[in-house]
Amino acid sequence: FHPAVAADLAQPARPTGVLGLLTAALSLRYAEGYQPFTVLCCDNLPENGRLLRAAVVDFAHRIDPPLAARIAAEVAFPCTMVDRITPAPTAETLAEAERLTGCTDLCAVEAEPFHQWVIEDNFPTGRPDWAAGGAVFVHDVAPYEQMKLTMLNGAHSMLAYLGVLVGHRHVRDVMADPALHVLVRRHLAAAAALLPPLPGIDLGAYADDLAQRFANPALAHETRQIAMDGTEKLPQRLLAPARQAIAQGRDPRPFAFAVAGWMRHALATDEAGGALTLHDPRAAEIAAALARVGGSAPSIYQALDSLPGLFPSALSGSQIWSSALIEALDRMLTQGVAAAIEVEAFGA
Ligand code: CS2
Repeated sequence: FHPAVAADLAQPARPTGVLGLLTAALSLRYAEGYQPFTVLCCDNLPENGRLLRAAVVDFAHRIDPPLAARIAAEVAFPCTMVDRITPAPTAETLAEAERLTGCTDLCAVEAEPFHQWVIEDNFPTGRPDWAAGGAVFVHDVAPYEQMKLTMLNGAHSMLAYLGVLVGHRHVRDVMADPALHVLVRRHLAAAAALLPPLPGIDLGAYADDLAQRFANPALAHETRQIAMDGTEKLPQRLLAPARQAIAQGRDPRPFAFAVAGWMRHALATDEAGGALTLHDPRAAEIAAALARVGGSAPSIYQALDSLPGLFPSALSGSQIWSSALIEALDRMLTQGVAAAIEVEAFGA
């Protein structure tokens, strides 16, 4: 178990983790004779509400099976797609907030003007009128989720790994780099090509908006922040669309280039030879896997492709995928990441 889950299973009456807190709160509602609340999950994950429901029901079953049964039968966990770029606050963020407001606000967050909420309309015990604030209520969030996770977040992850490796501290710097700008647009188009038509959504305009949002000069969004937790982000952002592209007979190269960037980043050194810290729950496992192999692209690919539970077999078994990824990774290793980016964007 995750340490927070183990701790809450050991002391369910004094929870500190999300699953323990939600279970204890629902238990209290029932004990006090109130209806349960609706649990609204806003994580950047496919079917986030269903994922959280399964986790809460499983957790509850381990401590109170009858409670678990009631939660499973009665509590709603709607899915959402929530979108707003909010860089992690820095000392400068807090200082600027104090300058602008005259108050010390330790929770100040920098954000872009854009915000979007798409919420599954599943609130059996009622809800506030969030539509008044611009939220959109739909029957099925999945297509909106796929759009955001593969276009925005997929392009984000691609530009983050490549940006960190060539020394671009912020997303806006990546977008000012002509070759990387081309690759971001290519990625957005490749992800958009896999999406079903979405009512009221112009995917070309959405891609244009994303490029502008990424280039926002007022937003100090660090590439190293987005590069964090790659093993938890890759599946929905890059591996799922890559599988879909191959299944549809489309070129998976944009996704392969992005994952080659993640693999190069996993070596924990940048182009200048400077050390990078790998912020990932599986960082130790990644380092151990790489320590066991040589420095060639095929061996690095093999080591990371073999990490349990990360790469779907449909990709690992795809010649198109592995050859595109190994070719990109080899160029990054032998000619340098900057050169590989130039070739990928403008040709040899
Ligand atoms: C980013 C997201 O840090 C990251 O992984 O891709 O936080 C992104 O900024 C948000 O999903 C935008 O809505």
